[in-house]
Amino acid sequence: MKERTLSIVKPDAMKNGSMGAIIDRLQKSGFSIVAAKMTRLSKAQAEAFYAVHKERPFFKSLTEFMCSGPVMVMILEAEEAISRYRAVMGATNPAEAEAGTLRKDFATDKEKNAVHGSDAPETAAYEMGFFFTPYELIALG
Ligand code: IDP
Ligand code: MG
Repeated sequence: MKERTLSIVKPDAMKNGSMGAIIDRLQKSGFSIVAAKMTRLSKAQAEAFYAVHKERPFFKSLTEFMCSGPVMVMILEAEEAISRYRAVMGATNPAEAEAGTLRKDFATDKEKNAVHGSDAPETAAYEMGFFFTPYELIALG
């Protein structure tokens, strides 16, 4: 079953010029891009997107970071895209991420960790709808 997930190239990776390399890695890993937009989050959007983390000590810093510059938001499609993309991203903390993962190769630290990926079908559906209307998804094939 084809599945879709939300990917964000975060402001640290955008700032240091890694966007192209990350997209290249995603395409070579077998993901099709079915929607994409470059945008810059407002503080309110960053807080809404990460609302699940609002009680965490890093919430203020995380949301300030997420609106500190542009992001590239994409919907990726593949067989088991959600879990496969999580594996391609690597662990939240790049110091713990496996060799060859996006976070190992492109992240700055545990907060500024280069990429976001949905963690389950429900969150993927919510996160895709947060950024894209159905009209913005490209029909493949
Ligand atoms: P995930 O992005 O790997 O799913 P989550 O636990 O959902 O990780 O956390 C969301 C984001 O919050 C992380 O990607 C990272 O940017 C930030 N974050 C998570 N844990 C910490 C922390 O302990 N310190 C600072 N930032 C953190
Ligand atoms: Mg998460």
